[in-house]
Amino acid sequence: MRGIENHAKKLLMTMTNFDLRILSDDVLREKALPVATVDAETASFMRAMLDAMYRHQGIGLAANQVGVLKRIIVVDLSEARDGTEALLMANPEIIWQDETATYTYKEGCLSVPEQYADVTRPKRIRVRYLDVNNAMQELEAEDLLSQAIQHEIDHLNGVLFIDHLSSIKRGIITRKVEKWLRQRETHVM
Ligand code: QAP
Ligand code: CO
Repeated sequence: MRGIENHAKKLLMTMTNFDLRILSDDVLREKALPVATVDAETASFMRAMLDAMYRHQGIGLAANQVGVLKRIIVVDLSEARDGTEALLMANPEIIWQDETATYTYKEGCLSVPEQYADVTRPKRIRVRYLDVNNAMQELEAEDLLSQAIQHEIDHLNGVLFIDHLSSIKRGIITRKVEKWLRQRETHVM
């Protein structure tokens, strides 16, 4: 019995509740810490993040958004959305970015519900990361994939897409999300 209790305790300690953190949550403003190695536990956390992203119908998710300060992001722009084409990245690092061309896309964020705004970023990047098998990878991305990876890496540094907007637009979105949160509270009651 003790063995089972201890095992349950350990599971609880390592378990993350995958509730999404929303705009006013301080964890979204913290800097996530590098992963030492992608061990079995980290790999299963990465897959659980991907599941959470699919459940919420996102195209990208960063660990901060589920309250975990580890440098992990997941992205999937495919139609399949079954994990076969997903990117699971630990310690993603932009090692090159195009200084000559930009790309603009109407971004959203699971932590900024129902709000969207144009954000301009470098069109092309080269990113280095550890994959789910702890292998070092490099990937060149452009347009929407580049945009999504940059958005997710921003999260790991405590930066949100609204930080790229004017303070007027940021204020409008912030107030709308505060209203969304208040309405969600009254729905739960
Ligand atoms: C980040 O965002 C991104 O408000 C990923 O009600 C988005 O997956 C990077 C979502 C666009 C680049 C371009 C947002 C779902 C999903 C919402 C997302 C919502 C439901 C956002
Ligand atoms: Co986001």
